[in-house]
Amino acid sequence: MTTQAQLDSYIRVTPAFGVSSSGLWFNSSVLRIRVNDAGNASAPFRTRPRISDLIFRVVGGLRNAAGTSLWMPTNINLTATGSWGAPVITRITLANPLPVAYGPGISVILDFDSAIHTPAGGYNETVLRNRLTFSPPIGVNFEGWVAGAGQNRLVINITTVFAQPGYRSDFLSMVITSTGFQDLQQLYTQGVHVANASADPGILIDNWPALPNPPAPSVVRFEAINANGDMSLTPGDAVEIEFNVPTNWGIAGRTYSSPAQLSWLQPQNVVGGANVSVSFGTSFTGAWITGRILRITYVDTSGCTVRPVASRVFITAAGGIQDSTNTSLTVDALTGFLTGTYVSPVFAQVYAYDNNNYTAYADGDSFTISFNTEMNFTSGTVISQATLDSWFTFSDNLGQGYFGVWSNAYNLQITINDTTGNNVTLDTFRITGKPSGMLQDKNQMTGYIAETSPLAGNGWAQRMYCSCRRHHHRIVD
Ligand SMILES: [Ca+2]
Ligand SMILES: [Ca+2]
Repeated sequence: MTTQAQLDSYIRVTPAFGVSSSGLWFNSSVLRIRVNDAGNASAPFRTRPRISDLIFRVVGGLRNAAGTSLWMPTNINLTATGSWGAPVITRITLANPLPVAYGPGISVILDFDSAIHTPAGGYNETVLRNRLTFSPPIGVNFEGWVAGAGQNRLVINITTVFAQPGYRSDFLSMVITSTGFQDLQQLYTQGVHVANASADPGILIDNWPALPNPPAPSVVRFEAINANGDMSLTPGDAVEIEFNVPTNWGIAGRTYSSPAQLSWLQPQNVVGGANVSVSFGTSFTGAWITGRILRITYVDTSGCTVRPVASRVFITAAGGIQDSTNTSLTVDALTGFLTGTYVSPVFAQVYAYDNNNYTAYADGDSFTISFNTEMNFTSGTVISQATLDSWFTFSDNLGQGYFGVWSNAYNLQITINDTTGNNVTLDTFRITGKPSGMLQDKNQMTGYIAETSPLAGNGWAQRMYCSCRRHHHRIVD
């Protein structure tokens, strides 16, 4: 029986194993079938049928050596025991036996090509973790046992699943690395064996319930960026859209070279309760500067009507923004209103004027806040103490009474008419804008002013000290 055809005339084996095999009588009563070509040895699961699946069928021509017995009945099925060597995984089944949603009770079933030995204490979680690595991981806690008529099946029951909705993985590309499994007779011990669902199509059967998609990435920041540190809207100025998680295009570092490639970003303003389309301008580009941050950079600001405070951007699904694993829902959402500024700094200076009591800060003294950009007030407009307090935080306590008057669109003069309780010193005094006060420049180049001014200059006791503040020379009459 030196050929496959000769062997086949006596015994047929299903499923076929190896590319070719032949028979040899080991002794007068034992026929040994030798696999001459096992096929692709690098992927043994393809050429190593499970022992329990093998059926040896007598098809004719066998009787005793003396030729005196009856012919052996044909169509007798003989089942196999033993192993091909160290067990290997031939099938991965993601099973949902109950069936339930993704939850405790779902399991991973590993079929080996031969019966496997059960270690003392069984396949508890510690043993499973020592012998198996799952990528992606399958659960928080699990337990296992050997099952199946051929004792070649390891059932791994997941007792604690990952929390939803954070758990979502591409199980169709699961990779399982196993080591240390023994055949039932403990003749062989497995080295490292990798079962790779991507590399070995068909090895994985997925009956797990569909998992809900994680939510789409959300926008946590939509901010204007003044790239040039100047006081105008110029090429290079930008807006940034930051998401809460790295995105698919973000980790790919995608760039967009023209407005056409960014047509899925639709800026709009709310006018009279309705959304009105606005524009990033004539020309602009885009780039993911980190996994989470998309920057739109202005190239030609002509026609740019996107403004701090006023504008939002509708990010349409055409942009295809998902989380970094492409498993989340696609972003299809409106950002918040634009923060940040195209211009800075807004505060030019704070300048103290000594109008009364020339040796001290006193009732009637004043200071002027000068702005680098035109404000939306006309000369003579009076601002109440309450409004000033809503716009600014004063580093020092000015006293009990003060008010403001706009000298022009760039200068606001504040006069203190009751300094009772003040603790003002020129060396420490400065102001900080309160965004909640919603003070904004006339052309909406900046958002609500939130910056801090330089320290105040000049002085409230000019007759006492010269203006050389560092030296404080006393004037000698
Ligand atoms: Ca600018
Ligand atoms: Ca004074």
